[in-house]
Amino acid sequence: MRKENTRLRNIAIIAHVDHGKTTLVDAMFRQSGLFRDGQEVDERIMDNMDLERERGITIAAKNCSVAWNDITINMIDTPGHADFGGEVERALSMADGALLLVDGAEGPLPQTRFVLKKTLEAGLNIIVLINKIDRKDARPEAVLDDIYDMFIDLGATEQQLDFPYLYAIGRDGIVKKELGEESDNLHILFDTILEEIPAPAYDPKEPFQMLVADLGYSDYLGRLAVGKVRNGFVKSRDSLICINKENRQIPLKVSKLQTYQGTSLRPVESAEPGDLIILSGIEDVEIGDTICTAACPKALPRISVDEPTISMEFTISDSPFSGKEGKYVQAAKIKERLIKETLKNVAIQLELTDTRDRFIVKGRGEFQFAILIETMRRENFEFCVGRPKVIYKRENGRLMEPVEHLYVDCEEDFLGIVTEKLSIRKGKMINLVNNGSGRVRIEFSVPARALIGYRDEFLTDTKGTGIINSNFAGYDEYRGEFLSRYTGSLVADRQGHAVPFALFNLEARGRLFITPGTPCYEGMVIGEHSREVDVNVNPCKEKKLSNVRASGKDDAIVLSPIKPMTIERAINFIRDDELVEITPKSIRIRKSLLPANQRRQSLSRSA
Ligand SMILES: Nc1nc2c(ncn2[C@@H]2O[C@H](COP(=O)(O)OP(=O)(O)OP(=O)(O)O)[C@@H](O)[C@H]2O)c(=O)[nH]1
Ligand SMILES: [Mg+2]
Repeated sequence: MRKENTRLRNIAIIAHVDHGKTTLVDAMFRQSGLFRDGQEVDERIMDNMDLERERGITIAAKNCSVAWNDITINMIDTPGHADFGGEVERALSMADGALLLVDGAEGPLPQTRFVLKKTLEAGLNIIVLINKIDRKDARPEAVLDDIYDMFIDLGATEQQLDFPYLYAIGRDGIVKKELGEESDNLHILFDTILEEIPAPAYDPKEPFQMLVADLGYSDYLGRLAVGKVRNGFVKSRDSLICINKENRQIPLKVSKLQTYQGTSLRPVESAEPGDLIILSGIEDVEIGDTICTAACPKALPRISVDEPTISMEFTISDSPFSGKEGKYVQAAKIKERLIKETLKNVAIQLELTDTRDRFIVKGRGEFQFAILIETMRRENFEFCVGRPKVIYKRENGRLMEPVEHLYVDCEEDFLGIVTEKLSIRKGKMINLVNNGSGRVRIEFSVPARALIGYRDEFLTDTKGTGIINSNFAGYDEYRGEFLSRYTGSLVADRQGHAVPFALFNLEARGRLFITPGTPCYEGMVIGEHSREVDVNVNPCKEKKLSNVRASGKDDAIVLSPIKPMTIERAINFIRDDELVEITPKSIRIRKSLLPANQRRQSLSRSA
């Protein structure tokens, strides 16, 4: 007979990006009395990583807790961006139910589908929360219908279809059962969680067992293993074992046990079945491992996450400026850092190559790579990355490629250009809805490689008003080649500092990436050429001085402003024979082969 630990609930908060998960968690903190009245509290308190704060999105799933009627509700706030979908899969392994938020105006979007599918597969109970009903364009009733359709579409059982639903203005801390109802608090949400989400169940005959769902690190305690206690009890100082991927048993002694209290950790002497715990006392542990007793060594099924679909090459930087701005430039350091990433991030895989300074990193999308790259440069790393590439497969001798289901929402006027661009990229239109409002919703099946770099173009094509979303739809037969970029590169032909006179003259040939004073080297890409071929140019060429005016100042020159280079733009821009050089201070684009004469040879060889 299984028993339930009724003093606990574990719930994952899931949704499409920006539908209001982290903001709702803030409100839950405030109303459960976690903060003193009048205490100044930051917004989106769970988004505590620098990059999360800067970008206003959640990147890693994180645990926290609130108490309601003496029951502890552990919550796992997850990211909604598709590239971080692995975090959701990891979070669900700790949850006994999920709170699915859907924006009351936007309705279910691709990532809503993805997270719901994962939750249904895990057999978890779901509470639906139609959020942001304060929005002027909110259409909560229609959104509820769309949610039903999505459940049916995903093969929900009768019981799952009978989901409880609520309406909310998460930002103001308001939840209600009926649209017309008055409410100024979240009480109904807390009550619904206690009623609808089952308390964690366990087998009272089994000894301690936990599945590691996250890793942490503390200067005092070393490695921290985070996860849900599946069965049994554990005390600090207990001797246990950890069963790893290879089924090896590693002994450990618990040095400290902690649970979640609000946004912080609380040391405890013992933990119960269902508790989300932070256990220290083991160094050699990975996500997916089972920690249990030596007397009863039973490994739990490891966390399953979708396979990576995109890969990117990381190499050491061999540019003439290498080592000038960063501290960690050596292959060994980069390798160590990438291995560390695969330990924390279940959706990232590392493949070593036959050369010791080249690594293949595999993941879910270019945004995930951009975040990893940005994190590493802030940690003082210097390195190069290549163009993101999709991961192909062979099935029965046929070449298969990852395909995305793309949802476009744009003004009718842009339908033509969007459809044209996507069909060049081997996209197939699946559905077109024109509801007469001046906007259209179009669905495409597109090769994943077509979307690398397309989003920026899409925004330009739709004058910033289009919305684009996609989710991985599986593998399909290779759809043939298309050009990724119709322009060439302006490549510096020598080392030196760029000067206004030269840049002014180069403006006519394309779009520049650099400003006067930027140090350049031979083989560095300083702009986009408006024609298809690369051209070598001299960005350091000074104006010939006449006898009359001996001053070299280019006072009269006014250059067009440039868009500062970002990691996302750079990795989407480069072609196969180019790299992005990353340092803590700069993002430079360069040819893989720097000397112009070698590039010419390699061109004629491949021609
Ligand atoms: N109008 C309105 N806006 C809201 C509401 N709740 C949140 N927002 C806004 O929605 C935006 C996204 O909120 P977040 O809480 O970061 O969304 P999220 O779901 O955590 O986003 P990710 O974690 O990145 O997937 C913010 O600008 C919020 O201010 C609401 O009830 N009404
Ligand atoms: Mg969030």
